[in-house]
Amino acid sequence: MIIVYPSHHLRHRPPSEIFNGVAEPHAEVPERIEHIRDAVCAISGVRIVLPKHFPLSWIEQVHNPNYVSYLAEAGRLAGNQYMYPSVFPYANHGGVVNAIAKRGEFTFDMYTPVSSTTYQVACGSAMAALTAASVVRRGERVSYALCRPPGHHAEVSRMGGYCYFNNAAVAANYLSTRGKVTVLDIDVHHGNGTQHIFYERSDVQVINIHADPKDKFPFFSGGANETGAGLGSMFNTNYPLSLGTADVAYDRTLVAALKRIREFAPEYLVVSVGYDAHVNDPIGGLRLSTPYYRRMASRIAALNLPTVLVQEGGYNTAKLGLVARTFAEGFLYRQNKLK
Ligand code: Q9C
Ligand code: ZN
Repeated sequence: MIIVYPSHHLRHRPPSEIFNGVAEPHAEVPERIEHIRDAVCAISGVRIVLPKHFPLSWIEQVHNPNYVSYLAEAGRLAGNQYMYPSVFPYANHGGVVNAIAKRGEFTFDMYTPVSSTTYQVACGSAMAALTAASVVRRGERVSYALCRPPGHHAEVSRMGGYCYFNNAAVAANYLSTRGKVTVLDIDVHHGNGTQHIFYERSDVQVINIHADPKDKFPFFSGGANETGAGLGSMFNTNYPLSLGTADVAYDRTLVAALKRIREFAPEYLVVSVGYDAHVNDPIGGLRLSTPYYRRMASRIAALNLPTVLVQEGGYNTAKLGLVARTFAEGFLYRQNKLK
């Protein structure tokens, strides 16, 4: 397994997220990825590499170029500060100029601030996903991009949920030039961004298993009735789960999701891997055990597809290393048996 580690992530340290009007310590901390890296690098046979550089057009194929250049420019306005929005777009206005208005133009929450390093670290995270995708395109069976910041909440023109560029979508779109791709999202939160980006496409299937958005972020999408539109009709599937769902019920859902993937018969699989459905996650609300992450990975590996693992959430910093190692080992063990 090739691990791709975007070292620039260390420069991304937002101090707080504004929750319900109050600044709280930010949950998406650098130690998350440091612990995951240490733990997965202890697995025998893995190799760690830095991201390679790819043309910006791979990001601009899934994100609006105006959004990409806002992020690049916003850094210069921010200086040493992290900027937060105050007002969100409520009408189709063809281009605001006021600084406060600008801060809200391309975002949907107050959890995802922008600083002078954001563009660079977000590019590094997307390049890690592209690097992981490129090694799989060249014939590796599995790679793992330790993306930070995460990506699956980022839509075509909007950041949110700690996400700036949608790393998994960038990787999936890159692989889609060689054949059909499935994105399977097992982060506890609905991957609204990935759904949004591929909603009208039939060459990228998107499957999401998550805590029911009636109770959890991102609230406004993730229902089972969202199945795609236009050409993409029936190529999007959501499996919302009740709060408290544990291993057995989750596993039944995963089996159903994997059946749908087999029916679609993709050439490549991209997995948005969040560890925030774990029972000890401070914000997730589901109750998966550590051993279940081995079983989950084993079932996904049994699809026997060239696979890019892309890191998303998971906020119990002390537990993340063990859960990530359990997941990666489960994947590799099953894959070796298939050889
Ligand atoms: N103060 C990802 O897992 N809700 N994003 C925070 C707690 C935001 C999660 C509320 C959750 C965003 C990639
Ligand atoms: Zn999450």
